[in-house]
Amino acid sequence: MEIDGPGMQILIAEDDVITRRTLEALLVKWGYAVVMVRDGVEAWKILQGDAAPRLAILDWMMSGLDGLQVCRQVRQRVEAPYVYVLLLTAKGNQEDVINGLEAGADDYLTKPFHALELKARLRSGRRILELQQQLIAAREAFRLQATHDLLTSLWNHAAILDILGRELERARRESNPLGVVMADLDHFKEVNDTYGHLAGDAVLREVAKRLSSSVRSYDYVARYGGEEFLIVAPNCDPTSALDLAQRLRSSLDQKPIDLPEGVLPLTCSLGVAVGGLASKDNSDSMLRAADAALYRAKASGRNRIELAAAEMVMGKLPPIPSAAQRPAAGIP
Ligand code: GH3
Ligand code: MG
Repeated sequence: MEIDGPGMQILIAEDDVITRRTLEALLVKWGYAVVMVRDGVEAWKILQGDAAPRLAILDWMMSGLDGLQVCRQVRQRVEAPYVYVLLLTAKGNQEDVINGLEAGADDYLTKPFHALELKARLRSGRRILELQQQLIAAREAFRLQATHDLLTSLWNHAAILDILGRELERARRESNPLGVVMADLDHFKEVNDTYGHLAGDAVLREVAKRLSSSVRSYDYVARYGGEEFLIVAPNCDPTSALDLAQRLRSSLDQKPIDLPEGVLPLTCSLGVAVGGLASKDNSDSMLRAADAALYRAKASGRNRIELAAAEMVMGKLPPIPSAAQRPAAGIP
């Protein structure tokens, strides 16, 4: 919804035809898009719709629901976007004004109103909405910063631990398996040593993209540490977890990374753990199991996947054929 500039939508709810036409003519002249209704019931219906106007001029006295009642209903909503309400009233005594503002109106204008006063009050309403929009955007940016890694835009360490705890609880409640995959880039230090830290950063960003595009839409990919990534995969049995790890491994192994400095083959080693069904599983034990499996994958040659022993259901993962056939991973 556009708040700023021409084309901003304003709802007018007014049962008097002359006032309605006057308002419409003025608002259109000032560049607003007008949504016009004749009573409070219609106004309430419009305000509940998708992409409803964020600024409403409500006549106080209307049949069905009056402006005050619409205002109260609007304010009772918790999740809906804020609607700025300008109450239009023939009543002008102090008590009425207090009632109107207490019902949740942001401002009021007494009929007959002066056109330029209406224009100025609409502008101040718009300003409030703009400020509110900026606040929401700032809060969203802050939330994103607190939960995401700056370099790769993946979930960060703290956020993925929260996610893992939550998903593990859900997995237990719903008796579903939960997979975690820990992936660590092979010989990544050599990338920095050979091409420099900035190239290393570019590689990490590319790795993040490839890993993210290898998972299902409801899996979570995080940067767990420097060049270590953690994937949390809900509803993922050992076979699916190994498939997932295989896709992650292939996403790096199958295509070297293109850098301005040259083409760089890159691989990773992965440890997989599946838990959630046994009540003894907790985040710590799953992470330790995945980490131990990852350690084994590193020790047995890198660019390979190991399934954590404790959670093994299908027996040890057979060696991945391509890994055995390939030269040791790393910088050529
Ligand atoms: P291994 O196969 O045993 O995992 O070897 P490795 O070289 O990948 O592991 P090691 O722990 O020796 O080195 C990790 C390197 O990752 C060292 C560190 O400088 C680099 N690294 C960690 N975070 C960042 C980062 O944000 N940017 C860059 N460019 N490098 C990073
Ligand atoms: Mg490494």
